Amino acid sequence: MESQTATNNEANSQTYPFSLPALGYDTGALAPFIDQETMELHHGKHHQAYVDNLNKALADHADLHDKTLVELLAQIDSLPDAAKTAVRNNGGGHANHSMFWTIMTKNENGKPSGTLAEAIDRDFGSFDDFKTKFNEAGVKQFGSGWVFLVSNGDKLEIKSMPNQDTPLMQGVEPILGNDVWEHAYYLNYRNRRPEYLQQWWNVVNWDEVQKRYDAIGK
Ligand code: MN3
Repeated sequence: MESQTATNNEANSQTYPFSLPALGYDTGALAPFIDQETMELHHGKHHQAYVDNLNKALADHADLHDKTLVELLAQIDSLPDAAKTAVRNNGGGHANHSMFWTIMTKNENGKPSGTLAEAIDRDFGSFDDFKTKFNEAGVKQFGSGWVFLVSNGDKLEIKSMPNQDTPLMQGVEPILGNDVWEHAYYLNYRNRRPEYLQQWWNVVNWDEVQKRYDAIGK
């Protein structure tokens, strides 16, 4: 499982009590693609609530206090019933958002390069084809959820998941992921999720995503 904590998602190796990681940039840094108020609420309120509710869910389960976030999620099915759903939703939320903040920076018209670009071309045809398929998966995700890029064996795959579910529940660290919950875009894009999905590519930190791809061991 060493590779699962090799990325800079510091939340993955945290144990109880969990804490909100710093953003690493100003809440206005991704504007106009993601506006400042959305970032303030998303990081300071929504993510904080996942952290608080995860801690609440685990408070009475001292036997789980030495488990890292990655371990809790990988073992989600064997957790006690009293904690399972809350850890799935809030632990998943903590892991997904902690990843999300680190893979963004203002990077208008940015593109992957190096080995990740080669793998994207190999498995999706081109970067444009990859973006189209990823955006389609995001539009199709009914209600709240995430779209992830994962490496499955030697092949890249797009995976959409509901709520705060995460590939970490299958022991797989995502290479990147986009949040398609309304709270991620509604203030700026209203109901226009497809437009948010398209604009989001202007804030992907491809250097960081490449590092994650390398760290995951590909
Ligand atoms: Mn969110």
